[in-house]
Amino acid sequence: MRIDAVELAIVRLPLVRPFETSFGRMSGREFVLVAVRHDDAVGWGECVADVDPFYSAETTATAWHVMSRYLIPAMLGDRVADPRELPAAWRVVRGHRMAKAALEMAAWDLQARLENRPLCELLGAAARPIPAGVSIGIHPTLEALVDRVGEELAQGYRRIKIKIKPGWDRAPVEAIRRAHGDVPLMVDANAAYRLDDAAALTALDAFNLMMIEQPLDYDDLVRHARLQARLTTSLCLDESIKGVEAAEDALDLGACRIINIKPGRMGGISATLAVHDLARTRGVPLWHGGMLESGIGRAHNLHISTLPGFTMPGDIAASRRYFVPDLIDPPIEVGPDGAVPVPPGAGIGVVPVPDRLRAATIHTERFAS
Ligand code: OSB
Ligand code: MG
Repeated sequence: MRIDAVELAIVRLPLVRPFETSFGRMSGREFVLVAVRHDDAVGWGECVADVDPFYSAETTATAWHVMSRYLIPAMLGDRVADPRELPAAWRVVRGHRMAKAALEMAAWDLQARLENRPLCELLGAAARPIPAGVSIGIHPTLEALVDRVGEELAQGYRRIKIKIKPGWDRAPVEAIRRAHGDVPLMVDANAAYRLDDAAALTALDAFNLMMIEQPLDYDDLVRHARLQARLTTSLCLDESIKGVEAAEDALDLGACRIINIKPGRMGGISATLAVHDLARTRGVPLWHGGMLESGIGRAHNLHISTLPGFTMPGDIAASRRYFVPDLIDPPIEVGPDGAVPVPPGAGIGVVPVPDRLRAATIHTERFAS
């Protein structure tokens, strides 16, 4: 797989509605979009890093810096024969997994297009409808939240996840249970709690939640293990699962019973396959997370979600919840059965609409071999 050129763009898209988590309120996304070229074929990737270092240490600016200065020079020309070789080619660069993932995933898309196969087949899986869940932000009132949950259930989503933080945890869960009964429900704290706050989390054991996602610090497996020992509800880790070693440590320590896989957070598809295989061997349920990606990142997520270890609905929602219009056309849609079809065709099956991409792009740079 000779790589003739890599193009980076900073793309800015406003969100349909603001999304509030324990770490802040997001009203748009500003991300690095990657195009990797071989002759006329193009592979696409989307970096999940945000402008602010709140979900993780990486940002749009650090991703740009590390890609342009270190990662792209190591992948241009004939330096790698296959996307599987990229992690080793980049091993000298510590961390920066989001930057690596965007380039690596674009290279996988390119490889699949060159073989004229859907990405899911290159991964050893086959297209299947992907059960969709929805991630709902912190709302100004309980009434507004309960209404929003009702609207999403009416769209067909198969599980509801709400964002929580200290002071917004028991009451919203109780309100949803009262209004909507025993719907599949989980909460995501994005690392907002300390072990000292355990009482607020053990109080959630009364509500039959599917799981509590990432209550403690982004880097803290040991305290998650102590917390899990005090909870009947399963913990799921997101931020803490940086790769296969962290996943193995988390399972060995008992820090979680469920894993949220985000290739964009873990360094890409090779890391995802490793965590997937580990979790399957150990009988650990997986689901595919989301990072408010445009249709490019979301199409990658759908193809990856076809792997057999993804046994729970993911944060894989319709384009219209995030961006109108999306960068891709047709947009990603959820069927009345609460499942999303995998985009058919070679690679990830979608490309950005040129006019829309141009209108959303604020900076570009091209690197050629
Ligand atoms: O923690 O899963 C998270 C969005 C941005 C950053 C982190 C997270 C999220 C979401 C939304 O929960 C997932 C999505 O719908 O794309
Ligand atoms: Mg999360």
